Amino acid sequence: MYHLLKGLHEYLTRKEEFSIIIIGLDGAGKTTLLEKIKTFYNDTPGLDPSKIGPTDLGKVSLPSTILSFFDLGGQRGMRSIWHRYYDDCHAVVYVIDAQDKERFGEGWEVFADSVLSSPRILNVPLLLLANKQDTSTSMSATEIRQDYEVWDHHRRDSARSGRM
Ligand SMILES: Nc1nc2c(ncn2[C@@H]2O[C@H](COP(=O)(O)OP(=O)(O)O)[C@@H](O)[C@H]2O)c(=O)[nH]1
Ligand SMILES: [Mg+2]
Repeated sequence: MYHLLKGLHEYLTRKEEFSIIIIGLDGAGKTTLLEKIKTFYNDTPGLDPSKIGPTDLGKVSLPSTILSFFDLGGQRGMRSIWHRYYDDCHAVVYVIDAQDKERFGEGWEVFADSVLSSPRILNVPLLLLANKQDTSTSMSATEIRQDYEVWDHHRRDSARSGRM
């Protein structure tokens, strides 16, 4: 009887676990974001991102859910491992440095080639985070969206003219 009640209690109080991957170019602010999330929800002081390696992990326990965050690193070499996490993730956060306009094109290339082209990712919620909004030179989410649309338009045009 004890085991039955214990099992029932565990079943009723168990928390569902979800994995969220945080990706984007190096310097976009992924590690800072994850450390802030940890500080906010776990009530522990976040570490200085400069003292953390290219990847970072974090677990957040909410009343009925456990969220596991994986900051996978954005350096060129690290991007090749992102796809290994796609199969098991429940959501993706793609972080953009909203003030680094010079790297928008590189960011969209990586976004299109490593994220949008992966069928598995298209079935999970995807957040495009326009980070560093606290800086005076950052672009708004609307401006970033327009930049993506222009970039995507050019890409499709070049692909069409390349085929002709
Ligand atoms: N102003 C500002 N700086 C940020 C923000 N997020 C990250 N940074 C800075 O951007 C740099 C790169 O951040 P980091 O988290 O290491 O980027 P990662 O390579 O994507 O993990 C660091 O100097 C951070 O302090 C933000 O929201 N606002
Ligand atoms: Mg980092």
